[in-house]
Amino acid sequence: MSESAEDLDDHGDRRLPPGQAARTTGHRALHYGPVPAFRPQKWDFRVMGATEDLGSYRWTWQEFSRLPRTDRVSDFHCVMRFSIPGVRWSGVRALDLVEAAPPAPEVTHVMAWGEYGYSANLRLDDFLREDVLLATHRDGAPLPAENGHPLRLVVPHLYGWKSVKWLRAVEYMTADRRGFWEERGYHNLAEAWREQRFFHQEEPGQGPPL
Ligand SMILES: Nc1nc2c(c(=O)[nH]1)N[C@H]1C(S)=C(S)[C@@H](COP(=O)(O)O)O[C@H]1N2
Ligand SMILES: [Mo]
Repeated sequence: MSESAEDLDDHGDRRLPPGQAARTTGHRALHYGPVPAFRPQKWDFRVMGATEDLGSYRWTWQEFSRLPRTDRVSDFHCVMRFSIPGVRWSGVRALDLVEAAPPAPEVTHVMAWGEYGYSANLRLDDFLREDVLLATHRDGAPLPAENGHPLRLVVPHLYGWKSVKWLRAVEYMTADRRGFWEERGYHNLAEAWREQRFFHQEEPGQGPPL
């Protein structure tokens, strides 16, 4: 969200999506499974699936570090009903990633893959919002291990489970497929401002069947 008078409520506080409360005391880590170790020599980042030239892309940590960088401040919304206002992230915009690794014209969705097979699916339009980052830094410092070091996705307008930590790959898809939590009862789209929390709230056409 950009900051404007309309984002503030009657008390001058920043407005949050429905059903969310601000948590200002730190950024507690929340995830399923263990925190992976970062081995810079072994680490790589891949773009695969339906690329324009049918090939796949791979960056070492050193190569990834040379991609164009951007800073963005955004609010972070977890489906567990807490929000963290005004987080400064820096990293590579999804827009710049797809410029470096163009998708085929038929691509409609992406799957973001983390370590250990954690995944989250996104509509291409959601992925390509201007404030979506593949972030290496939070509030001016490299990401702490438990918050996704060395790389995580940040998709501010969707609930936090779509912001895949320990990101290792993006897969271009020509049809939608449910990711880790989307297969386990959470909403396929996850728009925080529309309170799309759970599968049972999905309307026809909002996601593939469970
Ligand atoms: N790889 C991975 N990424 C993940 C998760 C996870 O379990 N594994 N949890 C998600 C959820 S539910 C939230 S709310 C955010 C929490 O990010 P934080 O730990 O930096 O606050 O990470 C998301 N990214
Ligand atoms: Mo979450």
